Amino acid sequence: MIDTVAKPKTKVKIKTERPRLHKVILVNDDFTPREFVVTVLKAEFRMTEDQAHKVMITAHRRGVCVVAVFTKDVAETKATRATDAGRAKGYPLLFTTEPEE
Ligand code: TYC
Repeated sequence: MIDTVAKPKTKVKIKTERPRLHKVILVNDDFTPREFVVTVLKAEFRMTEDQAHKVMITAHRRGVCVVAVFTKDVAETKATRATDAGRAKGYPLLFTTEPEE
């Protein structure tokens, strides 16, 4: 008789959850010049003139606009740097963050 050793058929499924992404949101105000908002978007979020203008005008018309999504740390750092760029010029420009659904 041949002895056979049965291989266990259960597979261990390793679940690795992706880190939740966070949105950077541009908030409209009545004081920051449009062109300055575009400059900050280009510098901090590596956008083209066209992309930056679209995001700026959306926030201007609707009140807010999602700029991009990043890991929590990167989103918070970029929002802070972009907000500080406005503050350095005396503008109330504001970028916030919130977790994606
Ligand atoms: N509303 C500003 C103006 O008319 C321009 C602006 C757009 C400011 C978007 C902030 O997030 C903003 N000068």
